[in-house]
Amino acid sequence: MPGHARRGDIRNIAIIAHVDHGKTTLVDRLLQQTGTFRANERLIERVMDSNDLERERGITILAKNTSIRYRGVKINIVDTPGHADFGGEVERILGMVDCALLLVDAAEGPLPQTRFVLKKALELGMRPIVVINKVDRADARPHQVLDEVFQLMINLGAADEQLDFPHVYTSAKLGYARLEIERTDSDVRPLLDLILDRVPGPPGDADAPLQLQMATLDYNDYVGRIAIGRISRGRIRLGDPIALLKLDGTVQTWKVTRLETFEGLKRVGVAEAAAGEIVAMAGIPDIQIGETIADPNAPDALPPIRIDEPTISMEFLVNDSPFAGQDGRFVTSRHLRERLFREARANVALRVEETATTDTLKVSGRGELHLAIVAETIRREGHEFQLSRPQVILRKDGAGHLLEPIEYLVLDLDEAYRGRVMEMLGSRRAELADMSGAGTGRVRLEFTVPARGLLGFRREFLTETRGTGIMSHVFHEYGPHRGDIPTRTRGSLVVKEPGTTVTFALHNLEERGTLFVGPGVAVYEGMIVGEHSRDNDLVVNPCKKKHLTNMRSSTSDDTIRLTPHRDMSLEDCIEFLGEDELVEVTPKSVRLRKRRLSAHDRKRVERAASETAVS
Ligand SMILES: Nc1nc2c(ncn2[C@@H]2O[C@H](COP(=O)(O)OP(=O)(O)OP(=O)(O)O)[C@@H](O)[C@H]2O)c(=O)[nH]1
Ligand SMILES: [Mg+2]
Repeated sequence: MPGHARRGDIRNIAIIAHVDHGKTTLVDRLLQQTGTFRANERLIERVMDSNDLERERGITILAKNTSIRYRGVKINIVDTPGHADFGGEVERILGMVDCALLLVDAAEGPLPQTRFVLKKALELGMRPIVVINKVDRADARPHQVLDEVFQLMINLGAADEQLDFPHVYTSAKLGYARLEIERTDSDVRPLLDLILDRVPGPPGDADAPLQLQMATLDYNDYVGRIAIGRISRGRIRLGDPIALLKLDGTVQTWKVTRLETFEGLKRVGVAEAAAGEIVAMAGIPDIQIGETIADPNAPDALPPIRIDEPTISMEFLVNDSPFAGQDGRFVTSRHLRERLFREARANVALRVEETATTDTLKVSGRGELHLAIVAETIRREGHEFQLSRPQVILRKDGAGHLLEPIEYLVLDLDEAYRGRVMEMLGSRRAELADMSGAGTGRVRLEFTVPARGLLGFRREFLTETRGTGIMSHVFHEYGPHRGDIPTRTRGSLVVKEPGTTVTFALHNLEERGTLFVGPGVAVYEGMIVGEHSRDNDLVVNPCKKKHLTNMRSSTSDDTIRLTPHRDMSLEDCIEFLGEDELVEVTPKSVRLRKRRLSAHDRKRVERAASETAVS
């Protein structure tokens, strides 16, 4: 039957896992050991993590394609991010592949994102290959972890043939794969053989009319927008007319001006490609993820790619601080709007909406990191803007009950901190779902917890566990609203008047709270320079110089030793934000501020609010 023909010369796989379980490192080894790096090429670690933010943070943010050749077969590989906030990346690319390698850390075992990505793969009917990685770790427990994966599959309702999954033990770090843990293979060939044997070749009839769905967008200054997807049937030729079936139901006709396939880390031009192959195309402006390219004589659209909804939103505002326009190249609301809407087209889990105010856009995503990375990316391109405190997106069920996003949280920590951490989570309305490891010194605690309750939790958790705790969480479900959660328990230290900070004044403020700035920093009225040790805001003057006297003082500026201030990254600032505060982001600085800069205005608003409350 033509529709069921499978290609023998290609395999399409994705590598999926919880964050840091070793996906990108495994891709390095596959590329190296199949000769994709030439001998004279310098070996770059985690070579697929190619953008600046990925290299700085050591995490994968965007899913990316590469390919290797092994025993005459081309294996297209998609490396995916493991952090829960980028789950949308995994969802959008799974349709391009026929099998997922589910990687699981041999010591950590399955974690929240393992569950999420496995669920998505199972729903598509895939039979994953389970790769127990990091077996070189001293604390590896490969057999137990394999059992845990099996149990997880059962819990997720895997079909019998999915439960009959092949598995392999690997050390991506040391570059080997072994079918049995006792074996001594010293390269990744056992994994490659397993891929050829167990991954089905891509289906699709090359002689049927063309059909392919866009799964990824890329952009290049020379050729413009590049669309990437897998041909599900037919063939595509350079220069042929094609129909673009838009998501809104309209049809456009275009010509493909550039057609490429993935070869190792490069893309190479080809004149033609057939069903089963993953291709990159240029020449189709405005094409979007999920749209179908088809034969103009058989314009059949594929069903849209389904992506989980965003759970958290934040305002992006034009920068109107007194320092606006000092660093950025793009500062107007038109710039911001244009850039954010462009981002939403490639970043499928992101949603951008207009608000009642032209200077404010509402941006929704899958978590604080998802939104912070968007902010960080466009900031580096020269944009200036401000961000508001993140808010979870609430919904109502059929009966009108309020629902809120609930996260599944997994914590690994020393037993000594258990009591205190349970207490912290109790006040955040978390419910214990599971606990293991009691009596071993280190415990794993699992909770369901409102996403609201996790805003700002990471810092407290790390402080409480002296940096030794490990936490991860993933969206679980929309569940009944669990009631009030006390928000920030500390106020801000707010600047009284513009100036430049001086050591003398900062020193005097140290007893009032934790400072975010050192001396010599330009500040404006209403800017936040620290966290107050109490729950209210305190207006302070960090620029006030010591009165000059003609006595030589023993506390002149250069003898004062300031406690090092707390350096606030963009994510720290977002976590810190109160309801009436903003973070100002420019290419060079990140500053916290009150929405209303003048203390007088804030008082007036506060008074008006309390009056309405009384009446
Ligand atoms: N001991 C050991 N460490 C490993 C192994 N594989 C990867 N690592 C280390 O684990 C860390 C994370 O590796 P990555 O390859 O970036 O993990 P990832 O799954 O791609 O991470 P994300 O893409 O951010 O989800 C790095 O420090 C690697 O060196 C392994 O087999 N053994
Ligand atoms: Mg990675």
